[in-house]
Amino acid sequence: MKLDFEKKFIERLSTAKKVVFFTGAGISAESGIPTFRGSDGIWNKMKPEELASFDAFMRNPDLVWEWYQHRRNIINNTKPNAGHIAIAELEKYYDVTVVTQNIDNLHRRAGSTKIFELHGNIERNYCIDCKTFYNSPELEISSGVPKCKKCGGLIRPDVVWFGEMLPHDQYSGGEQAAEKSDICFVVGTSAVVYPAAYIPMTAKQAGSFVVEINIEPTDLTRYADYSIFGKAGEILPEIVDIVKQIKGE
Ligand code: BJW
Ligand code: ZN
Repeated sequence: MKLDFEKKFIERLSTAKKVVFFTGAGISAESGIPTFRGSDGIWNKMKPEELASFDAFMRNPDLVWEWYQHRRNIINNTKPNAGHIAIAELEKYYDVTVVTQNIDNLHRRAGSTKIFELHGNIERNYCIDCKTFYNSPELEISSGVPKCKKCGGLIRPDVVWFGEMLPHDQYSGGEQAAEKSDICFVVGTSAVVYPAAYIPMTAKQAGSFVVEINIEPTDLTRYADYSIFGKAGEILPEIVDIVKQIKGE
């Protein structure tokens, strides 16, 4: 499929220097990782709010731990898709910053180098009592929630649940990159979870050109300067092709 991109978008691609990719679960969908919401979201039966909170963890730590363990297995058995790879490739042409809500490491594995992780990382875990950190491979043999070797406390994934603060350095790094960006791509996110969803709005207010890539319209569509509807793994490689043409390759 060859897309006919709008002229104003092509113009921005020719003059842009700093580019931000604000990404969500949809970019990893084509790697086989289920999204949270949207028509394809397989956690549809269970609201993320019912599992992704500290209260849910304290009510049923084994259930929440098993959910993360299940997702770790999916992530460990998959690889970055054409969308992640296209974003990494664009570093040849632009100063690219990835600001992701995903915890799956696929941007890093694809080769992106400047990444802000707003909602943590599934590879890291910590004891809720003494805050000792553990990497996931050290914990994989256990069934049910593991306990801290030092104090016996429950170990949780180092991710951001509802009602919890985002890591300040990651959010402020993402916010600054958005403010300085010439183009802000918003890829595969329903843009309903805050404060993350302020990132593209911050970019827009600072004069960036906001381009949404999603299989369906979202809460952000009316703010976007340009919306491209389709799969990220198909559209992003086409954007790389156009950029190569613009740069005379
Ligand atoms: C494709 C595709 C393909 C499919 N190609 N596209 C302001 C207003 C209202 C509420 C709040 C507010 N400020 C704060 C809140 C409360 C709350 C919140 O936002 N609630 C709303 C949901 C109502 N926010 C918080 O609690 C945050 N913390 C906070 O505010 O702290 C301050 C505070 C502290 C103490 C007291 C009070 C305040 C924390 C939010 C943490 C979110 N955590 C999760 C779990 C992370 C760990 C994990 O992964 O398990 O983050 S929830 C889940 O949602 C996860 C995601 O990162 C996040 C966003 O989801 P995402 O990525 O957008 O995925 P989907 O599934 O929603 O969308 C996928 C999209 O892809 C769809 O659009 C598809 O169409 C598309 N798609 N295939 C392109 N191939
Ligand atoms: Zn401990």
